[in-house]
Amino acid sequence: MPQIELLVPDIGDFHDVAVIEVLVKPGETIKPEQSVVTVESDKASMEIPATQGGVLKELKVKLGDKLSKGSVLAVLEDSAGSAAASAPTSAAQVAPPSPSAAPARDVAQVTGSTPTIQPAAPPTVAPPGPAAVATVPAPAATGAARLPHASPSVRQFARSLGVPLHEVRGTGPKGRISQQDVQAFVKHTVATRDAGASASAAAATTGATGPGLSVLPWPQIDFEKFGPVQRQPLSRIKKISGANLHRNWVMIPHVTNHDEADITELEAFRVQLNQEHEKAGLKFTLLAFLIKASVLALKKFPVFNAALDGDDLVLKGYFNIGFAADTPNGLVVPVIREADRKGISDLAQESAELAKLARDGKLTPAQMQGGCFSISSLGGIGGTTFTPIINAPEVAILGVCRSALKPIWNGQAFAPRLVLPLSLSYDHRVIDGATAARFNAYLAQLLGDFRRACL
Ligand code: CAO
Repeated sequence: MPQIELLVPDIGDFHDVAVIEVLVKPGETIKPEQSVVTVESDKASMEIPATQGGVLKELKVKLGDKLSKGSVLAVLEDSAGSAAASAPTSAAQVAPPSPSAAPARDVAQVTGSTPTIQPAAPPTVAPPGPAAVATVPAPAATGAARLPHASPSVRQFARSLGVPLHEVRGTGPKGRISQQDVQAFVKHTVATRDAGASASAAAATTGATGPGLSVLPWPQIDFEKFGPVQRQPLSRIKKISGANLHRNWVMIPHVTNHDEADITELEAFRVQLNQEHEKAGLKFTLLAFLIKASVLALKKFPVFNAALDGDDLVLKGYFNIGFAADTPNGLVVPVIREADRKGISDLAQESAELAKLARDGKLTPAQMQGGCFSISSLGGIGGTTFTPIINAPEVAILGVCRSALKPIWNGQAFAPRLVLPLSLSYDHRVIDGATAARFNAYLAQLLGDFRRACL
């Protein structure tokens, strides 16, 4: 079969315009007037159509190449049908057609500050069909109006999905919107809608009806416009924990009760224990005391040692305590099994071992399962209060911030006391505010006088 060169037709004032998209692949059967590449000048972009049909044997252009009228786009193997459909030539080379025969696609964008649209052919001769310019309705035609920066094929793609291009953030050069940007926009919009649908579904299980979660699309910002930026993909842990945190935050009606524990004596005891066991390399951490106190509080208030399962509350007869561990790759929650059967030194040792495994990325899934209640201790870092997010299907989590010396009135005078802030987030569907306040007050009482733990 004869081979022919596919040339760039007359594209008006465009010379040396860069290829920003290649729309066809070798082996593909090209129809006359099918878009082959998108080119872009300073002011606009356009798709260049094939002047001839046939099987694409070889592409002669790649991204970034500069094209002008007559540049070779590809080599086609002519076929009878396509030859008939195109203006036949006896030569191996197809002469550039007249603009009316195969006009370059209209330019559907404005970039920079010049509010002009530079059509490659008068609209009256623009070919109909799917490749015709998908002109997204522009805002009122003022000098400040901007059409989104995207090639016609991306516009068509966005239009076929009903995506408003002006809401999509372009990640290409000069903020150009690519097909991937449109896909990312759709993905995000669907995820946001699903979160709302999940919340609505949860409401439906309880017979409630309501408007669901209807939120605005995520802001699409051209950050580079304001200064240099770096992009880092989220770690695997961050993606997983982020999705879990998002679900828990959206689906659980959180309330956080804040209280304070006077740990002056406990801290003196802990320091003393550490001195006594220094040679043995044993460290008694505050976290271990918090785990012990939490187990006792869970025993006293069983509704905290529970999970919601549909319309049932599952009350657990075991006491597995998770604790948030900060690792270079993100947050993980190892679980200490049967914490009720372990002493403070065992709890300290096991939590230190699990925290190390977490930081080294060596925790097994089993070591993060089966939790009943979680503790998030930021005390080694700082803070006064915070709102920890419940680790579903648990129904509460204890957040602990940094203890501080405070002047506390003892009935006769102000005395310096070491005060530990306790932030208890609870699922209000399961736990009432008064019960949560009692739980937190009981914890504070235990930590204030740990002899009570023996009772
Ligand atoms: N107030 C004051 N000091 C505290 C304290 C508190 N509440 N808690 C711990 N400290 C001190 C410790 O005494 C220790 O000091 P010394 O070395 O002098 O004894 C120092 O802070 C460091 O403690 P640590 O944080 O290493 O150890 P830990 O047992 O207290 O905590 C762990 C271990 C795993 C909980 C911690 O390393 C961690 O990862 N914390 C972050 C948890 C997190 O990211 N939470 C947020 C999750 S979002 O809800």
